[in-house]
Amino acid sequence: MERRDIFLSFGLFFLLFLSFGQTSLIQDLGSEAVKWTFENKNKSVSGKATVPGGIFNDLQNEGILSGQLFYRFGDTENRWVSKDHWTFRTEFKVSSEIFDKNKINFITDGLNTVATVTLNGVKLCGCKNLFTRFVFPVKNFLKKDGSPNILEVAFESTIKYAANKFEENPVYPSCVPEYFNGECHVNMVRTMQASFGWDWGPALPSQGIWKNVRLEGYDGITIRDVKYYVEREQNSWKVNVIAFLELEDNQTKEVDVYINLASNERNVLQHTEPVKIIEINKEPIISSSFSVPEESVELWWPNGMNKSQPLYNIIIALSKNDKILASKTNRIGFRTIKLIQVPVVKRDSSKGLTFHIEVNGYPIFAKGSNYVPGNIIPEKSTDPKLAEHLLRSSAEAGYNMLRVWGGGVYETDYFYDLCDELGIMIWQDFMFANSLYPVDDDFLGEVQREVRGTVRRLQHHACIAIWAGNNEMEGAVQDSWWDSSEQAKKNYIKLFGHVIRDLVLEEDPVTPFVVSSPTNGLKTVNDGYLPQESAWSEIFGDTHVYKYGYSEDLMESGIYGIARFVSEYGYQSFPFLSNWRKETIEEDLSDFNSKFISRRQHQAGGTQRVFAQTSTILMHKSSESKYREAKNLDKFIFLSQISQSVGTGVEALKHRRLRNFFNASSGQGLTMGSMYWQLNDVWAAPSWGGIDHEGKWKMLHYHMSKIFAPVAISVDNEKGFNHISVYAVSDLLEDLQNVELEVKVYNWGSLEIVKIKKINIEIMGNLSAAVVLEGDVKNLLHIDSKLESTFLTLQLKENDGKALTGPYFHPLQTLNSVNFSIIPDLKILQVVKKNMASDPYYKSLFEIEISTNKPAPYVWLDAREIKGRFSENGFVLTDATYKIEFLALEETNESEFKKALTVQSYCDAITML
Ligand code: BMA
Repeated sequence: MERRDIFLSFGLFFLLFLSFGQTSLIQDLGSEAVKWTFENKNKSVSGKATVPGGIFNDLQNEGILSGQLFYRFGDTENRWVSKDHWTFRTEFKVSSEIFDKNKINFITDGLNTVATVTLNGVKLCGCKNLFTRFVFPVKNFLKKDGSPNILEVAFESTIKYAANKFEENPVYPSCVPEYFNGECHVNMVRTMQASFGWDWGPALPSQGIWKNVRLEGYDGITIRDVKYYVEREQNSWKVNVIAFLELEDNQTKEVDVYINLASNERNVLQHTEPVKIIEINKEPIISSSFSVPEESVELWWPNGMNKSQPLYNIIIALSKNDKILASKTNRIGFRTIKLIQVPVVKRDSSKGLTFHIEVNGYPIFAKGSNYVPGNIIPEKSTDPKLAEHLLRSSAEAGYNMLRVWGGGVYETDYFYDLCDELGIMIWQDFMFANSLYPVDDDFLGEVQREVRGTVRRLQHHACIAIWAGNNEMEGAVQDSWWDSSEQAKKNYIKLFGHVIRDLVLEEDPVTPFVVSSPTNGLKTVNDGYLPQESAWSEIFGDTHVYKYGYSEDLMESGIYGIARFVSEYGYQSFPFLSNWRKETIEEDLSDFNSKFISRRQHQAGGTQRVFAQTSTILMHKSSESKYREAKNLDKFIFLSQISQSVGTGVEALKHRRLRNFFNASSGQGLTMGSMYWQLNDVWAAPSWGGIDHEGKWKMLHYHMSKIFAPVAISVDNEKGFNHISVYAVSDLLEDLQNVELEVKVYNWGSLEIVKIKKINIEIMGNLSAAVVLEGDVKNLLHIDSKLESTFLTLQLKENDGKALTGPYFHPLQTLNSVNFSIIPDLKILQVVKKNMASDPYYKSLFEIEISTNKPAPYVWLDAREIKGRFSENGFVLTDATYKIEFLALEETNESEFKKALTVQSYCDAITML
């Protein structure tokens, strides 16, 4: 037998052996068979509960609250639920198999948030952290022989608990801004910070057992968590394993460790070793390491590089005298991830440090967005379908990174598993956002348990790229947003610079950590965890950039700054009118300033800003006021979604073309990250989101899928609309040879191509951005006509004519200065249902053919209530006929689809009612 075969058969035997091994036993207390009930404090409201779940879910299931929690003013009208105290109760019998185990624990992966847990009248805890797992030994007071055990989880209103904590020891800000319609003192309690209200979401703090709950029985030893650090060595990988154990007694001092590493197709290797159990901080652990030959595994790469994301199952089993005592399975990938922060000019740090992610030794431009919780109610945010849709939408749009934002929750294991599979790197914030936080021992104890538990749960995922202490607090504390005292700064440094940072470095010495997001990076660390000068640097670390002026021309790339890594930027738009129609009565939509519309806008001056940004580029002055009339609300909404896409898109493309740019005097440039705010939405409201709360892509998400494609064109118009610098950008690992740039010139009045210019690019370098055409538009393209009536499309093609990029639309003026005297006549020519291709995620496929008689800007196809997405949308149509596909998420028939489908363009939205 060859060596490989021996490995293979041993591997199979080993897996078989393990699956029959009797390790710990679990009794699920959240299964259908276990009946739970809920009641409020004065017992006036009660019913059946679902666990895992939460009070909003239960009240909806019982018909006490409507299915639409946010209907009209539901966010405030349903707030009584959050202010009451809810108790969940069950009776269960312990299986005799579990009872036979020497040790029995009661475990819950999550309680929301402040709870007293009692079992048969014995208090297990006063729990007060949404983000931690709780494990309590319970064997002594469990009832056996089929007698019922009574488990009670009594929650205290998180709002009331937070208010009491503030009374005891105030930490600021005391409240979210008034226009959030939120609740106060969320910083006093370890819960989802956005659940008390945010500038894109409602306040509706829930209560309940939001994660799994179970009994666990074992003899001798059990494995609580396992960490794997994968490190690169000369010709191999070193895998370091640390397993955190729980021992029933102190008898076991040494065990045999078996490790099995396998891909889905084949076994890679086993490692066996006797190891001693040691104690660190009174916690028993074992550690081991083994080497994996380089050629026996494949590299994991981020999405969008024409590379794959191979993953390997890894099983650890502990045994004594050939009897398996405990085992645990995880999945890992082989890659290195570093955050490179070195002087951009040798020996001169005054010009700043680089700030980029390096994967497998290659600098990676981070493209993506910020992930806010899939639902503002934590128990609803764990729905795997929700995560799958948002993550797939990100991957399909070419994103390689998402930031799990610090005001939400640490996401489910399923979420990170999917990111591993899709190649989406995760920038993981710890859940602290835009507030000061207490630093008393009790609070710090909670933070420590939370940080330790989170790192141990997530660290092994190939997708985990960066840990970050919090959202925006470095700048906020430095700029004294709420408290200018020295003590506030000291407390901040204690919590983030010491407690959290020290713990993360101890628990995960391999993954990069930044104190805050944004941060001045290493400079901040060297400054003592708060910048000595100003935060929000453009030449150190990452930054957040928001254009909050009112009259900027979002089409002009000169208005956007230059930074090393922009982890937030973006613009609001209004939600689809169809969403609002489902959430309110017509009367609320009959006045632009209605109470309903104003209450949905949580940003001060937000609506005025959306209006201004939209009007600067898209509204003809003469008709501007008409957009405030209710009858034109849908037109205004459409224009707001265009201007959001334009602003975010032009800014993102600027980031991409700056990856090789460096200004030696200011130190600016070398931009290596672009993550707009924000990927998703939690309700129908004006927001920065690109995917609405029902999963429908807004124009922004369609635009970003072209902008974040592996190869892109980026046009700089900073010297004015009649001067262009065209950049070809590539995030591919290999060079491209003989690429053709094709520039077409059109007049708005006709589909005829006025001019075509083709430029051969001999070599388009890998991982680069370079100018391929530059100059005065008229001379470059030999245009005789007036620029006001002209626009360009630009496309990169391979030498066989195959498109490398979609055509990019480049206007030579803001659209409100074009005279669209005749509106393009857009038609749906035909719709054909096709056989669904290989992707089982989508259930039906339609091919749509549309036609036009004139170039049509920002063509928008809409399938209304049919869930799914188009192959492209929000584009400029320059062909007389054109085909697009629609991928439906549910089985849909042709006539249904035809009935729903509509098409319009920007020009339809400037024809006033
Ligand atoms: C940043 C984010 C969020 C906020 C967004 C838009 O502050 O971190 O807090 O929602 O900007 O204002």
